[in-house]
Amino acid sequence: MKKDLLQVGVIGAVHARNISRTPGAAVAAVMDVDEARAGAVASDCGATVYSDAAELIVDPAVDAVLIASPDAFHAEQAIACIEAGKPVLCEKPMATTVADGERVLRAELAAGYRLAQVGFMRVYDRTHADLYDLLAQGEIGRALSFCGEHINPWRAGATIDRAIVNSLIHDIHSARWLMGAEISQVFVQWVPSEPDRPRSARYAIAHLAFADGAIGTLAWNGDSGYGYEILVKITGETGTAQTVGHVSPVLRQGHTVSQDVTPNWPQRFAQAYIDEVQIWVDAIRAGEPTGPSAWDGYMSLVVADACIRSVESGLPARAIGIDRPRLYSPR
Ligand code: ISE
Repeated sequence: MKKDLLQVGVIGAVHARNISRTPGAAVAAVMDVDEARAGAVASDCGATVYSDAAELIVDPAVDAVLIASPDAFHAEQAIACIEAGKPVLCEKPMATTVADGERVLRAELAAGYRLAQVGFMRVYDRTHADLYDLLAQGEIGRALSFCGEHINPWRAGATIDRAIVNSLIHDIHSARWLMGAEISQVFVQWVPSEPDRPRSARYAIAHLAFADGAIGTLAWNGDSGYGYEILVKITGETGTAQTVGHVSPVLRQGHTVSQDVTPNWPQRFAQAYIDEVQIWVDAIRAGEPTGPSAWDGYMSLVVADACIRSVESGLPARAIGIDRPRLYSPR
């Protein structure tokens, strides 16, 4: 692969570094509204800085695109890539509304084959992938419940809407993926971070009902005070299975037992991001992406939309989406 388009921020810079070290790929094009930031990343990768994403996407020299722009730009840019016939790895969320998510889906359905992958990188995290394998092998029988915890260090100004669409979107995907079932109904409760801003978010819990009868909870913490953790525990008919929160050594000294906690998501998922890009590059060189699809991106938005309707009504809300197109049927 000769060229990739990147829009850089933190995650853009992480992906640029990873692609530049990925056999079979090179970062040749970087775009960001912050030209200085784009220039810094471009000089590290030997890439050219562009000022217009749409111009780059149609450039015949660009083979594939990684979108790491602000969430509001994802849908339009992903559609432009699909319509240009370019494989695209779009950072989550795929869109910020269900309607825009459906537009991306219909663009790919019109193309008639998979071009899009969504950046749900936990699929490539070792402890999550091992948990998936254990469930797929039936080690704990039928899964009865999914309990997820998404613990962020302080995020200034988070609203409950942004917490759902930008952050909890990962946990919604993880729940669908690991449980192997769609989420049919949600009920959201939250604690505001500022009493005079009712839609501000300090802590939230989304209660889940799955279409197969299982249940679950997604807990979101906007200011852990100690670091970043992602935890999953699944209860089955014959046992429970849970991810390993941290792999750092446990230190015992001075009457204390302690373990380092990663400061934030770039550190916690550093290897997952490397593997995500390598597997993506290999897959699209071989034909088509194999990771989380536009359908996964769309269905995560369907559930996020139900969460926001629950926030607005104070009641449980049903997930409302289109039927699964054949292009996304399990193989
Ligand atoms: C961020 O965009 C991510 O993708 C992280 O994985 C997530 O933990 C964080 O809350 C998001 O803001």
